[in-house]
Amino acid sequence: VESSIPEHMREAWRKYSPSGFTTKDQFETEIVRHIETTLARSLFNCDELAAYSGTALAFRDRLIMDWNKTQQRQTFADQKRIYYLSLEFLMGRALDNAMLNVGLKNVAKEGLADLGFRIEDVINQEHDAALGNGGLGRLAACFLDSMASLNYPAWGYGLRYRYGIFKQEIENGYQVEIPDYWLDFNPWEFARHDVTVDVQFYGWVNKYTDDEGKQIVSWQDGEIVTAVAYDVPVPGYGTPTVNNLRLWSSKASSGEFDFSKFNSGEYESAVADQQRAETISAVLYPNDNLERGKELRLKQQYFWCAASLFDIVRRFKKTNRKWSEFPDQVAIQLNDTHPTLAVVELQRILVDKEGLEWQTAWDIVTKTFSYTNHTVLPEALEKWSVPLIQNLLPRHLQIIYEINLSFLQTVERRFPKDRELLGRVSLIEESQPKTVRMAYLAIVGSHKVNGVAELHSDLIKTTIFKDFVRIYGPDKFINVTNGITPRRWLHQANPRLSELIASKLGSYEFLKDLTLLNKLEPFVDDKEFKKEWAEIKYANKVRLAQHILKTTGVSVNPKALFDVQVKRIHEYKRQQLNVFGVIHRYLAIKSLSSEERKKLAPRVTIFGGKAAPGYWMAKTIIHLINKVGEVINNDPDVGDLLKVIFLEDYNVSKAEIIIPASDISEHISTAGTEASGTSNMKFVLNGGLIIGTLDGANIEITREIGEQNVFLFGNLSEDVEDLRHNHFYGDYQVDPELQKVFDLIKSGKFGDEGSFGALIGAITEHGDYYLVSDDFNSYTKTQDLIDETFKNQDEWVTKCITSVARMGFFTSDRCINEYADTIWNIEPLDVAEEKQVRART
Ligand code: NBY
Repeated sequence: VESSIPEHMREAWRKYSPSGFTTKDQFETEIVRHIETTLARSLFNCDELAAYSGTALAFRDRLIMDWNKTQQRQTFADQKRIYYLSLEFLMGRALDNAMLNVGLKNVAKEGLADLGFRIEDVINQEHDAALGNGGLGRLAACFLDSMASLNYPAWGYGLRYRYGIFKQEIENGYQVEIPDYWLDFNPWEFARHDVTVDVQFYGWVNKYTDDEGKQIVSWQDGEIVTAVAYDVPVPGYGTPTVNNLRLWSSKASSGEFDFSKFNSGEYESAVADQQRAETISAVLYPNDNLERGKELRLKQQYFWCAASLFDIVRRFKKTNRKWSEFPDQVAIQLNDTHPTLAVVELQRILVDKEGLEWQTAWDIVTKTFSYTNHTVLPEALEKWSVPLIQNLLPRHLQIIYEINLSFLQTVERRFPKDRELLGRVSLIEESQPKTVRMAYLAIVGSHKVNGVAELHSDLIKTTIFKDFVRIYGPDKFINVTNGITPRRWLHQANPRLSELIASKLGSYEFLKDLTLLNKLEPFVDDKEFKKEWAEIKYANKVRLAQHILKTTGVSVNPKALFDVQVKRIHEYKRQQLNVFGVIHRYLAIKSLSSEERKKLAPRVTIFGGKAAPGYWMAKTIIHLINKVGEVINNDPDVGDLLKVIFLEDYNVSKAEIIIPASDISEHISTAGTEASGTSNMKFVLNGGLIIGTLDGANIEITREIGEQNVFLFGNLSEDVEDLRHNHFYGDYQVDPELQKVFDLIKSGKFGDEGSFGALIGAITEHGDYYLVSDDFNSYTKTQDLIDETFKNQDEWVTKCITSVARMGFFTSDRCINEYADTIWNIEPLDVAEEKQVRART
């Protein structure tokens, strides 16, 4: 059906096409119109939430006009697009970002003031879009921001979960999970009820030869679930580009089958079908770095991959190109192994639906896909049970076996004498039941595989993917060190610091080219500048202290050293090392006379982060932190010298308050376990220093900002294996200072010695897998050095400024340009003309 307006009527259309507000008066007109009509409220019942909603709708209108133009421009340009497949997009709030990117935040601020509102209060009304667990999901969000800001034609594809990551509450020191129903009012999405895809599950495979003697494979029967597209505009900074994030929502197929059920009186069972279909996109799985093999999760993965691939192929087909040109038009990035079924799905479409030869199709597939690995932890590597796939996706299992057969034949030809190699690299693990190794399938189906920091990329080549480096050669495996968007993580989170930097550099150009920060370095000797710098940090700490008082009832001194560890709670991230260090400090304070105590540097240790609901050890760590806080915060001997805070429900919007307020943040994973880390970059960019192990991106941060500006400690990754071995076979002794900490815990000082016993036992009885005891002395000594250094504020501020000046490398813009050059082979779209049109209007 031809759905576009006839040529001769387009003039009229264009005349009435909206152009959006630019002035304060126009903004006020828009916001009042939205509040009174779209929201059906009036000035007699307009609260901050209504003001937020009206503002969001006004900016959404602006975005959608630019979004439309961007999509037209990209279609017209007819060049390659990048599709970023991620099961998680941890976007946080959108309004502030939209205002910044549209460039009308000041207009909104003044307009809202006219109407009786403070812009900060309005911004704070927004519910975070929390469709992710941690670093992986937030990385996807930073990448979308950079791809739009750099004018890459890019789409994100994900799932529209009804429930994002749970909300965390702390009750009696324990984590409690509350569902995050966030879709009540979401102005940032556009339901595209006309963009749907029917996705098939279960059923059986029919193979036959047709009249012309052609082999036909057809996947029949089973159940159909419909995917409905919801589009979220992704605006770039300082550019007219607004890209698209397409999230799929599941609903029962409106096929005839269901109608007949309704008609034949099976109303209830039809409703049940409906609910079962909607369950697919109902909830984000709350595990980070842990794989649990649940059928519903596999359904989510296929549902999302099938809908996205159908959409991508549909768009390609409109160009009437030959299939061989598919990889020149389409690049698909797999964010971890979660979307690996997309590889199989594309092969299925090309072979079963489009009738291509197996090998022709497979060449297209491998040229299209590339895969990012985010972990070496064995418990996080996805493996799906063969019987599960056989039942849910019978045709896909056949294709996986066929891919495996042809892969293993190639390996056998190249390494004829190495029988064991075949077993090691097979996509199928011969376990009970058999499983599909998704990372191996992702490698075989991709032309490039990347790690997310140098050490991590080296580690995957020498450990988990070693055999594949032998098979494919080293060039297939590359490094792209992670980055963060300076728009959100500097300018939005820390507007005063951004303004101060702009005043020295002469413009905000550094937000587009972060390497310009190096021009700050000469100012490290500028007394006035340093004073302002310190004042801003102090103001940020005062703001956090107010938040702490409001949410925990504990009053902290903003002059104390703020020591922050915020991230998902995980044994490998070693929050337990931090809290044991806190207890060690407490023992030290208690052992001193009141005179001696006066010489100590006051400190506030702040924790935040969620534990996966089924991860008992992580929950025990949270409990211990809270109990230790109760004791220390109420001990009159301690006073301001030490406070321990656990901040509830750490998320993106809270990170924007916490990160600018830190003096020291902790990135203390066992060497070799944290693939990259990205909050380490955010903290340094906001003028905080870090204590860290030689792990992930800490190593590259140190190289960039200089060893004298980082507090490094602990064993090196190359020694971890030997140390672990020694725990069992050497004469193992727990660090004596750590033993005193354990003794205090066991004395019942913090209550509940029962469950805390398991935390201690993991170290004393079960081999201390994460080397807490091995690193304890080095850790506490380094903390002492931090205290000493902090006493000299002038020297401290010099370190902070120097570090910020050298952080240019860690922008996600650099990162995206690297992906574009080395993996996607794609160019940004020229928007110069559009920019001029904008400037004229
Ligand atoms: O990805 C994180 C890494 O731990 C961190 O070092 C890195 O900086 C970041 C970005 O590259 N990984 C991560 O956040 N992973 C998950 O959240 C995750 C979620 C789900 C599953 C596995 C991992 N899963 O199997 O369901």
